[in-house]
Amino acid sequence: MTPEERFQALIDAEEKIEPTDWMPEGYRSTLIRQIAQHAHSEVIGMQPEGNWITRAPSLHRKAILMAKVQDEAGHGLYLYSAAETLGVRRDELQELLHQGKHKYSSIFNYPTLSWADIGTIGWLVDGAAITNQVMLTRCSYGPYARAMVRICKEESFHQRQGYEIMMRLCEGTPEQKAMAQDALNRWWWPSLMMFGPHDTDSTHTEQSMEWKIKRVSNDELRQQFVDMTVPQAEYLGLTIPDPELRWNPERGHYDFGEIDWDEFWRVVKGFGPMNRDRLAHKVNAWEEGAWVREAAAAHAAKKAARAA
Ligand code: BYC
Repeated sequence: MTPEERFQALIDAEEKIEPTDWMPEGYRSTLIRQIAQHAHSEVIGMQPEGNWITRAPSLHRKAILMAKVQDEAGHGLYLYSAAETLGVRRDELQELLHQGKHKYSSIFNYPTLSWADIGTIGWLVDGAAITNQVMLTRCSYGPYARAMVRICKEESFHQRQGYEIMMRLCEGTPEQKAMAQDALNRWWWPSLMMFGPHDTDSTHTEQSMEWKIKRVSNDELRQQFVDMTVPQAEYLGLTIPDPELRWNPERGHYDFGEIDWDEFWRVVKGFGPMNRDRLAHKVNAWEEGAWVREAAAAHAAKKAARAA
């Protein structure tokens, strides 16, 4: 059997491709791109919520939010490790992000204006992330699929803590409920954009699905998310800001309005409300942390020398 045939046989048999297996260059580069973007999203994604740690309304909420934001850092670390198994170094990936040559999820380029935004991010953004990531636990590349199992469990806690914040706000004063509605109005459409362009405009979906990197298409995942979220909004007594949203009994799904794709591409290309701030903050943190990385490396070298 040639390496190519063995690769295809593993894919066909639903077995995992491991780092030491032969793989087509396109498979490797697609995974590096997607896993690196995913890792960058987790790390940049700490910023919108980190912005509220000092202003959380109670000690209890502060402790929960700190744990969540730390989890996102952990997700970034698992994912950079998974990318490294494909033969890239994480500092190379950081460099590409800092130079604006790598993408991260569009969703993190919107500002968090009120405490209700923290509830909405947990509910919608983590909810969308789980919808997408559950399929990635079945990704054909072993290290990525395994990282996703743990990440999904943590995202599930994140989603519940967000929804619980929304429940408290919605059973609170009229002002609190209005704050929750305002946050939903601002985050609904960007959350739908997280799933990427329509399948017809998606560059990578077809090939990624053949390789079983992606198992479900962008539009199918978006539909799953809408179907799951509408009853949750109804339970809260909130209105989803889409006049075209309605149950379609023939399809057995909700129909919904068209996403503003100009806005999506503007944000992806770096011109969203917060792109510049997010990247500047990230580069600054990397530079200010240089001494920590150097000290850790020197300590590890000293320990290794002693052991030898
Ligand atoms: N934003 O061919 P397509 C989290 C790009 S973080 C920006 O459909 P693909 C959390 C796409 O990269 C979890 N760019 O691509 C953290 C491609 O660009 P290039 C984040 C986007 O890869 C903190 C082009 O558009 N989750 O949960 O087949 C706090 C064409 O798209 C976006 C992940 O990263 C976007 N929204 O499918 C709270 C999941 N969408 O490179 C929560 C892993 C598309 O060709 N990623 N693009 O120039 C994926 O599953 C897939 O990469 C996507 C896109 C479904 C996102």
